[in-house]
Amino acid sequence: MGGVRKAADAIAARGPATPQERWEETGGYSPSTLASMIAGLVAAGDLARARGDNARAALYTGVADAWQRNTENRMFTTNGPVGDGHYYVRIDNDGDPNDGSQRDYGNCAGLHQENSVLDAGFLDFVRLGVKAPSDPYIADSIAETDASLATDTPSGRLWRRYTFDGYGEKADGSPWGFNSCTPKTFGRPWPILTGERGEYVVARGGDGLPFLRTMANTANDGYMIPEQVWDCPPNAVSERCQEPNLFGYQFGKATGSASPLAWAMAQYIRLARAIDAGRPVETPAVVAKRYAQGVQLSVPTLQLTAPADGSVASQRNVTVSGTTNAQNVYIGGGGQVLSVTPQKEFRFGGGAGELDFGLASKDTDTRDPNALDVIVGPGQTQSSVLDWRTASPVQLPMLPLAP
Ligand SMILES: [Ca+2]
Ligand SMILES: [Ca+2]
Repeated sequence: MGGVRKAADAIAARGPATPQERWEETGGYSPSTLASMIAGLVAAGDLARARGDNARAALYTGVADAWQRNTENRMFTTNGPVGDGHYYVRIDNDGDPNDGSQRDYGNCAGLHQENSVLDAGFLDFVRLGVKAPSDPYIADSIAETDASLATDTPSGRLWRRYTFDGYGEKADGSPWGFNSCTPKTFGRPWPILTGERGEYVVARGGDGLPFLRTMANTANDGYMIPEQVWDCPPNAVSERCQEPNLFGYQFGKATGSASPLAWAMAQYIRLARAIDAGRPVETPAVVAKRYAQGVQLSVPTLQLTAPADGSVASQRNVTVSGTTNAQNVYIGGGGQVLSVTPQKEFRFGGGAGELDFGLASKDTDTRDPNALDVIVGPGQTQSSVLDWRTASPVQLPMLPLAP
């Protein structure tokens, strides 16, 4: 549990952006990485609760919930250039996918607007139980993902990693190389992504078998499934295809990439198991139970005013301040989790009661515990005691508060 705690503490402190997403190329707000982070925190919270550490459980699940509620704000663009403009992007720099931000995607891909670069990694929200299989934002991202990344081959339908991917062979089949962009290199489709799509289809109650067959079709004579598949039809001549290619690559079969890719072999087994089970076997039950009904959990309000979001403390003592309507606030730091009961805001004169030493509050009016009441003597009313027209300035009767 010590290792889980350290990992969960690190995720809670460092997220929701990541310094490096799953293609090990770049950082920011990444749907697939965030899916793992949310699922990991919920699972860690469940383990903490089972061990009686309710403060840590509340911290982990609270952070996970907040991230889960905001995936659309941070990574679902509504002004993209593909299709209807509404879809999850590959990655965003600052959690605003509509602000026109750009980045250089490396591997000869060049500089592009972030909302023009798609990646099917958002399917991990469903696979890991973070979103319901019927989630409308995920469904709304499928058409644009296919338009940007899918390609049909003799093996079946395959997907590239992301728009403008440059990690793969040159047009004539000669290999990718570091900083070798003249001529350009092109990322080719990955069979593993056919498996991930198959799991999504199974999660929605569909038939995963065609996806499994496509993966098998990409294998070589030794049944090894490659990292990437050659996507150029015979005699094709285009920016990315110069057929016949120099290396004898066949349309729909392995490129010079790793074959087998262990990850792709594992994905093949995962999809086969999902088809057998009628649901993805990789979905953590505790995460799906929390989120996959598609119902938003109701949560207290919380506004932090200090320390600044994303800031790093330079002193041993840190003051955390803000406002909330929650009963408790959990604050994690330095390997500790504190449970704090927020101070209440009091209002003046919420109601008037009579002095009663028999009550802990000494006030017979208990309707509003957050009100500072004017406690009046027997037979008096608040309105008469506070009537400034009777005597100005108002003089409150001085009642002793101890018998
Ligand atoms: Ca942005
Ligand atoms: Ca759409």
